[in-house]
Amino acid sequence: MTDPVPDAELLRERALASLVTARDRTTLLTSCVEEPDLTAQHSPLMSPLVWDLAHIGNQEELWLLRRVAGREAIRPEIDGLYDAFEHPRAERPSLPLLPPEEARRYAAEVRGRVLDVLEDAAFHGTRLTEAGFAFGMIAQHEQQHDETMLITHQLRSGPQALTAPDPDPAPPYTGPAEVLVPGGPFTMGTSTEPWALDNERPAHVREVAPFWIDTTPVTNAAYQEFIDDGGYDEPRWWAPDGWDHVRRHGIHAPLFWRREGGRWLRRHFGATETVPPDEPVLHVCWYEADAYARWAGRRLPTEAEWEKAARHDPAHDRSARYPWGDQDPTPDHANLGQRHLRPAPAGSYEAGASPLGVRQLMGDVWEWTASDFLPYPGFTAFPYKEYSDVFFGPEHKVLRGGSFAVDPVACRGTFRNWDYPIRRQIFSGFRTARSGGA
Ligand code: AVJ
Ligand code: FE
Repeated sequence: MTDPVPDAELLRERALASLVTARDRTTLLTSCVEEPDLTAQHSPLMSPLVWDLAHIGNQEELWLLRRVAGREAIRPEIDGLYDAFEHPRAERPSLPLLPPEEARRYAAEVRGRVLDVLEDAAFHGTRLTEAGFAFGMIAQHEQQHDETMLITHQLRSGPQALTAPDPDPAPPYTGPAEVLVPGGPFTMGTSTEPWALDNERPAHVREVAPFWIDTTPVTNAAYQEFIDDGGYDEPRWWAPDGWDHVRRHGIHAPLFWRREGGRWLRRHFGATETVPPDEPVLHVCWYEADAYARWAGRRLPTEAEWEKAARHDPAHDRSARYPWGDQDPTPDHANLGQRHLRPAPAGSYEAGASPLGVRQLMGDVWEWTASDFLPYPGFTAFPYKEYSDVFFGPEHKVLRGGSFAVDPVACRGTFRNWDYPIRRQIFSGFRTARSGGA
């Protein structure tokens, strides 16, 4: 059941390409608005964009220049400002942050030196440089902040600053609404994916009972039925904490939605549009996903069920890297990498379907699962406790599969994201499941 491990030269090329792709994205996200929009805080949930920019550079300096290459610090005095644990997001606008031009120059200077280091870094030896792990980790880190910055753009008021072509129109999906995933063991997590982060490791066997899972994410049209049926006013659909939360905050629709003249409109990257009925629902919290599922007579899939649906190939009884197999994602497989600024209609990406026919498991929308964020058996924190270890516990729920805003380098069948169950500024949706007969 071992996957082929790519060779060092290929990984070096991949590391370089991933760093370049990430920086192009960062540059776009931090150059499409004027300076005041870079230093402003658009939501207390988010950092000013200029904080993300310098934090990206600072993490790259810490890990690749200081730790891997053993170089002297460029600007040790700013480390504290850009340490996510020293300053919560709401505090960051009042810090003496590097102004935009200086933040850009700093990140560019770090990157220039990193490219020299990459040239002659040994891609084996210590665990940190093995298979270029530190470079892959930093490319993923930058892309994760590029998604965070895109969320900030969505929260920003004012005219549209970003545009992208819409996904290609796909023929309407006419397949089954759900598929039966047979019960039995499968391999969850990975010990061979070179750039998998600590929380995805190690590979281990999980027993999963038979279950049915939706072939596509839940759409806006389906979600509107829940709203129209009074779903937000009916406590029996809601987890008790979720009910308290929606009551206290007057929540009665996904974030960014508003009703006008009997229609649902939403604000989407500075534009107002009619909520597209066939797109996966976006900007719902875990409590909303959980309530919808109960209303529909179903439940959220557990994380293990989600991963089995996404990776298990019943014909060969093995777990693949992606639903479609081991091949890296192409634009035909999934809506990833901010190529589009919205999810594609439910049922798109036939080429990205799993062996059982489940679609859009990768890309489009992050999918809430029923599960708490917990370590796998045999977990060891690497390379630092603050990536995953400090977040394990029942207060965070796991999201899987990535969104249109995630780059392929930070998304795979084993990738785990997490957040508080009240969060919905993230690009989150869901699909539902139910337990199957024997
Ligand atoms: C994995 C998305 C929850 O943004 O808090 C970025 C990723 N970790 N910098 C986050 C992360 C450190 C993390 N999430
Ligand atoms: Fe970070």
